[in-house]
Amino acid sequence: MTLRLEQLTLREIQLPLKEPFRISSGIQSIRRILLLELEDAEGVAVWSECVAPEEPNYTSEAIDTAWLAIKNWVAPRLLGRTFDEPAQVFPALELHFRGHLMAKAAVEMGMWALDATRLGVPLAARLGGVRTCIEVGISLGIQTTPAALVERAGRAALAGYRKIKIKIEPGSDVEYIRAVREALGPDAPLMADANNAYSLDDAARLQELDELGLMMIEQPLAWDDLARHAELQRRLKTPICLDESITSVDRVEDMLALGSGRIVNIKPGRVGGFAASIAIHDLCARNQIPVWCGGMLESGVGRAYNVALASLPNFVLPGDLSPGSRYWTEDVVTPEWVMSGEGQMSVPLQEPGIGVTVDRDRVARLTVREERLRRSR
Ligand code: OSB
Ligand code: MG
Repeated sequence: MTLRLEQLTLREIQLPLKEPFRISSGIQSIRRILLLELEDAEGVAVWSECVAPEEPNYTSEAIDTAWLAIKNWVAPRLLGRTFDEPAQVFPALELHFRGHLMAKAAVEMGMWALDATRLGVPLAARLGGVRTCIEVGISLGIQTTPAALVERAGRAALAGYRKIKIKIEPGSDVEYIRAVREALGPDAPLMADANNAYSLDDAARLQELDELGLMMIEQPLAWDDLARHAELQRRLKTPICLDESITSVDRVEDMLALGSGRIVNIKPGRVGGFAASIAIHDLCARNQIPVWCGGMLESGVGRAYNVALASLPNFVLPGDLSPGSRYWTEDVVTPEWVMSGEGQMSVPLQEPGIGVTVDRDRVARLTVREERLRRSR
């Protein structure tokens, strides 16, 4: 069965976060989210989400650049073109078209969901998933005091989260993590994420974290660095996990060759979609590198894609896949994503496609701009 995109609708919605989320490179209070609706000629329709944030403080992309890239370059390459399978979409988007990976991913992933829906299979099954439920972690933003962090980490542990990730930056690091370690005990599954807040000059500071039994330290150095991470990894016992620096399969090969890290956070939006995510997953599996699925404060639409990906076999560590209620008073999908008291989330395997339904009325109320694209010829 072939695959052909007939119409693409872009909508920006604005969803207020329950609590502002602060990382070392910026803060978000209201999440501006780009939702896409893909339709084929037979009227099969699926929703997808572009994870680009408001500001280019994570990678170089932002919601406004992604909107432009989808409209000017991604959509014209795909609308009206026939593909034998969704794995052909990413190569078509990469030809003479540099970067804009989040923009590409939003549409590429939608094409996988469109294909799964047309075939009548769940998205997770279409990707090669093997799990019926996945383990969930939480990502805690930088707090103003160690006590405030301890309170939030304590609540997360009680709720059953299998991994507690703590955002750090110079001045809010060792003291903060130590307070949580002392409060939650030696077995609590803790990790830190610096979002590029350090340089090699801070190696001694980061070595202090070595004594706190962290599962890993995520992206301590520059967003596009591999060489300095390799130098730092030689000085740390704790595994380095790369996030921002892994933008393609080639970057994982470089990481392996250089020794820049021992764990990979896969965010499909960051690497250009599912074809690249699966290739990275497979390469890591062959090299005994554990992977987990990261998050970008997605709505319930984006969550569906991440959960499907996290059902692949080498996603052996809990992902940043919190339930909707961790972020929003009300999500845009039904059923909402929920987590069990044991920190697990079910992979929807009962129906074709992404497994949740978008609440159109709610999306309409939250929409601040909308644009419909069809083939121009
Ligand atoms: O580095 O993983 C990150 C959110 C925005 C930008 C970068 C990151 C994050 C998170 C959020 O950690 C994880 C989540 O979606 O819950
Ligand atoms: Mg990260």
